[in-house]
Amino acid sequence: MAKVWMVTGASRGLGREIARAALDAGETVVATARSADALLEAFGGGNDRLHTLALDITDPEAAKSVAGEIVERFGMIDVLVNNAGYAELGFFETFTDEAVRRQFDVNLFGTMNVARAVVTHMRKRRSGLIVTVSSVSGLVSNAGGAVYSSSKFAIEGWMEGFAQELAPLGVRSLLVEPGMLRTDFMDEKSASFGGIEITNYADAIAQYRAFIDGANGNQPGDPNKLAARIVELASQNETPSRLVFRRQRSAMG
Ligand code: NJP
Repeated sequence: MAKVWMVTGASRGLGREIARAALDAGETVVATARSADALLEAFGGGNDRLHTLALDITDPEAAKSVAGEIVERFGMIDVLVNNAGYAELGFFETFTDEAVRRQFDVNLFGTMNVARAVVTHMRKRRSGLIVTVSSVSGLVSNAGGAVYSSSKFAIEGWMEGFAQELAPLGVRSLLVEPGMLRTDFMDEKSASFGGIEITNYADAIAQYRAFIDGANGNQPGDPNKLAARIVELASQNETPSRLVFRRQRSAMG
């Protein structure tokens, strides 16, 4: 039987590809992102298994109301893909406290908002799968990734524990750790960059920015392939707890 999927951050990048792959597999998909227009642009119309709803994941009440609306309409959410996120890229001291908090508000607290809103329904049915898009930067960090990585390390710690609380209730969890996917992730459309100038870091930051600019649009990882893998894993009765998806820069995905 077709499953009901809810995907956050589905207007672009990996989320859009996951929504498309789930639709191709015959599932019913509720694609969400901050802007309803962006979703319409991403998917067009004409597929009666696709539904779009605006959701800014930093708004806990909106997350509850979207989850409630889906359950009221379809009776359930079988698969939640908690995918929305972005990166504050650059050296730690170049970020304001406000920027660091914004990173956590979206990547950690926003993701928690959506999980909280959806799990309440999954728990009652004693069934469901939560796919959480973390990052290889949630497992390993490096210069320029301190702020983004810390938000993804937090996701890992939170979800690893939460998954164990949910397992006895029939709710499964898959943590996905991609690295370097060809999406808008490194582009100024999505990423923010630390703006405080600190002379001691000037050379290292220039080198880092050159790396980001060179990698943007040329990332080796193919979001379509990861999306297909996630849809395949979601169709199985036994799901692994983690999926690391990392390609070498030379091996174009
Ligand atoms: O990025 P991008 P990805 N509320 O920028 C949405 C992780 N990841 O697909 O701006 C709701 O193309 C935004 O929607 P909107 C990464 O950390 C990636 O690569 O509203 N939605 C858009 O649909 C993230 O968790 C790489 O139109 C919000 C989407 O998020 C996930 O993969 C590597 C939102 C971003 O699309 C998907 O990112 C890695 C909000 N407040 C981890 N803020 C990589 N690409 O290399 C943003 O390790 N969105």
